[in-house]
Amino acid sequence: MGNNDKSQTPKTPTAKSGSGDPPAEHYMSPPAPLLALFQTHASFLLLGHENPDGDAVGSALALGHMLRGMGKQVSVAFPTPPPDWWAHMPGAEMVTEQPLQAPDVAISLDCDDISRLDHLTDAYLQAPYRTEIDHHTSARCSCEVCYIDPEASAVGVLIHRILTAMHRPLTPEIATCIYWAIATDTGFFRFANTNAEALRVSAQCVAAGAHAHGIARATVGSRPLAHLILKGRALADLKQYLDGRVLLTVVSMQDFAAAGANRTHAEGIIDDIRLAPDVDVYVLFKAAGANDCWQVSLRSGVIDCAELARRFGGGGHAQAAGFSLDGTLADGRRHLLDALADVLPKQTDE
Ligand SMILES: [Mn+2]
Repeated sequence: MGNNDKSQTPKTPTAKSGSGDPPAEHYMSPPAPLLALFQTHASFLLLGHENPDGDAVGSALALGHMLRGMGKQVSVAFPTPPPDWWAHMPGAEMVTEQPLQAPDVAISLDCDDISRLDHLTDAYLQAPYRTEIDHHTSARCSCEVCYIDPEASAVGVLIHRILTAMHRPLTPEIATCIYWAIATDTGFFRFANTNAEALRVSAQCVAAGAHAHGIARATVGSRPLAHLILKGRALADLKQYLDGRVLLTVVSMQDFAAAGANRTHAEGIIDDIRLAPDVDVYVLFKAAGANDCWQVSLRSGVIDCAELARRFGGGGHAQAAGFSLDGTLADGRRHLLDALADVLPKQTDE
């Protein structure tokens, strides 16, 4: 849960339980000091993690639209470029490589550690007011006002709660960005974090103008050829370890070069690997721009991936996490497999 003192925030019932009513949902309300920041200040720099995903981009743009609607100055920046499809999101022009200088408030979104802001970390730290809005179980709050709820399926859900608490309208632009954030972070409503709030907020977004089919087509319904070739190479190289309990593959610099692919083209490969049944842990080693520098993704319904990733200096969610490793592939793989052998529950022989 990190050092999130906002866990004391009272939970808000969103539906009454009773005969015929759905069970009550309870969630952590946005802290009042956060809402006061939005009301009081004039300029905002919104930041997301490196290799931003749909939740990082969608939640930043949704919040950007809300703040612009309140007459505020907004710029949005990421340490590395978002996937190709982000340009279809309303408000894409808010994303800049030259972020606003001297903003009143800097906001880190969907980022469990501000070091993941990479070269933008200084811009974040220099702002007089800072806040972090996140839903990672490994989130570490580094400022006075944080809004971190690991029970939220996506940061997009937290932006919707903020919008509601601020009595701001769910415009078609905001609805589109929030739907995009939730849909991508839940794997289009397939992953374990798909809950009633995610579905209810998504339905409200569709009613407010989000084009569900168009968003699915733009993100998962069409992939660049380079992604398909890269995925083909990764799937062809799948290997089983620890009596088949671990399924692992590698995307090397040679794979990127042969596929004509960049790093964003590796997005989603892990989701195809996890389709294999009867596996406890799915692992992807991805070359991170240089030899002997790896980005490792973990997926599991059996072990706590965030906990394991923390051992290697990373973080994430219980079912999905990642970390970076320096060194040879053989060493990194051996260290990880040793750690997995340690944390995987012992199997009882039938
Ligand atoms: Mn997220």
